Order: sequence, then C-alpha cells, then structure tokens
Amino acid sequence: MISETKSIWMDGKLTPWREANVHVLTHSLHYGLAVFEGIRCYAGDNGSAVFRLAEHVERLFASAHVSCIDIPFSPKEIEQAVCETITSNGLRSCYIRPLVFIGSGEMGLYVTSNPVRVAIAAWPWGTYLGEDGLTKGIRVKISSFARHHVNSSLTRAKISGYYVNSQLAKREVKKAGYDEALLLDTDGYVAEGPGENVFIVRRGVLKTPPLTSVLEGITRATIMTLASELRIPVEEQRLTRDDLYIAEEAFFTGTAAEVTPIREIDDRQIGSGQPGPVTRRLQDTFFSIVKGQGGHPEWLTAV
Ligand code: PPE
Repeated sequence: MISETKSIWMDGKLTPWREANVHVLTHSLHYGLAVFEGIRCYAGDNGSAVFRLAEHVERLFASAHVSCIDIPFSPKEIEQAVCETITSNGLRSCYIRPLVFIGSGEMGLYVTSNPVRVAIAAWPWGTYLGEDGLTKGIRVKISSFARHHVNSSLTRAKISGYYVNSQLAKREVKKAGYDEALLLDTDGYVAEGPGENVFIVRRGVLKTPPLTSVLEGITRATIMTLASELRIPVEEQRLTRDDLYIAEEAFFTGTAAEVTPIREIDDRQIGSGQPGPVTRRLQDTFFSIVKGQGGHPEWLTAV
C-alpha cells in the first residue's frame, strides 16, 4: 500500500486525497485511453528538486497529442501543478504521477464530448525493484509476451492501456520466481522491460535498443548523456537475446527503477553476477546528480 498524502491536484485544484474519486463510467477506465507520467523528486543537500520536470511534461503533452487528446492546461500550468502537489503535501522526496484521462458522459469507443481530466498525485515511493536489487542486481526472465508491434501502438506515447501488455509479462515471470520481465519486439529483438529501458555493456561499449519499439525513456537519455561525458562509448543497436546472455554487464533504467543492475537473464549469469564497474559508475553519477551533488543543474527544478 502506498502511504496516503494530504491532497491530489485534480482538474485545477488541490482535492483531499479521499475525495479524489471518479465515476465508474469514466471512459478511460473502460477502454484504457489515458496518458500518464512518472516523475521523481529527490531530497538533496540544497533542498528538494524534481528531476527533468520539463522533459516529463513535454512527453505527457506528446503522448496526449499523438492520442488526439487536448489537455485543458498549458505545459507550464502542469509543471506548476506538479510542484504545488509536492509542496502542499510537505513531501521531500517522492514519486509524482500525472494522469490525463477521459471522463464520463458518452459511452462507446468514439466519444467527442467527454471532459479531458487531469490528476496529479505524489507519494513517497522507495526503490521499485527492491533495495537489494539496486545494490546486488536482479534476476530477469524474457517473457513469452512480445511488446506491442509498432503498428499497433504509438511508441512515443505513454498510454495507460499499453500497460496490460507490461502486466501480462510481469505477472508471468513473477509467478515463475523472477524479479522482473524483459520483452522482445515482434521481430524477436530485445525491446524493454515492462516499465524500464534496458542497457548492456559488451567489450566496454554501452548498448541499448533503438527507439523503434521502446519508450523514449528520460532516464535512458540521461544515462546516454552521462556515458558520453564519462567517455564510455554508447551505441543504439538491435540486440538479440543472446547478446544479453554474453554481455559483461546489464541494467534497467526508468524513473521508478532508477538504475537497477541485472545479474541474471534466463538463468544465465551476466558477467561476474555482480553489478559491473560501468553500471556502478553510471549509477553513482546518476544518484549524485539527482541529489544535486553532481553537474547538470538544468535537470533539476527546485521545489
Ligand atoms: N519503458 C517503459 C515501458 C516504461 O513504462 C518506462 C517508465 C520506461 C521505459 C522508462 O522511462 P523513464 O521513466 O522516462 O526513464 N515507467 C514508469 C512507470 C512504472 C510503473 O510501474 O508505474 C516509471 O518508471 O515511472
């Protein structure tokens, strides 16, 4: 259970947590068309700051745009609302979940007059794949479910309905005793985790699948920038499942997952079976930046 906070920003105003409810005929609840974001705010030495807020809000609007949803607020208003939600709840570090959904009114797939609604919640959320996962690495299994084909989804969008696919993959591997799933694309190449992008290190080169069938992760972009700055060569390329098996290192990235080392895939040990030096270096750099102890102040919005 997540811990309850005081209020949730809903359609322009802060609403008490328990009153932030919707009608059961809410369109998005039935058909899955809603767009959302996951953002983190970190407590640092100089107070709290939201990591890459503008980029997350930009992606929220891009998701809405490609889905033909008009958000009745401006990006600046949403950025301010995110900050207001954090401060009004007295949170220092938290996860923030903006959700744009289609309200009730008409039913059926094609609706034109239902209101577009926006909610922003924030709550304290610790490590996504366990504290141990972050330090020791996790055990991953490739799911039998393929990630959506590019022509049956909009890959730049973070649409709620897509997460049925993610949940099927995740439930399958959790039931089999693994920590997290990995999905291949419909051509059989490595795509991503249910809620994470994936990276490997092979012969010192950092590799990640191209954006053809994965979400354009903001942590992914962050890690690629940091790797370049650390003079670690980076390549976007299609990877086969056995590219993963013979990798020296592997890790997941995501707002929730942060930088989580992978120590095993499909029962094959990855490298030494411990988080490798490149993963550790990138992980350390990432955590010092989000806590305001590294560079890139432009990625932090103080609250
Ligand atoms: N791929 C998918 C499918 C995905 O959902 C996420 C984020 C990423 C990659 C990484 O993107 P980014 O956060 O911009 O680096 N997944 C969000 C939801 C997780 C959840 O369980 O809910 C997240 O990490 O917030």
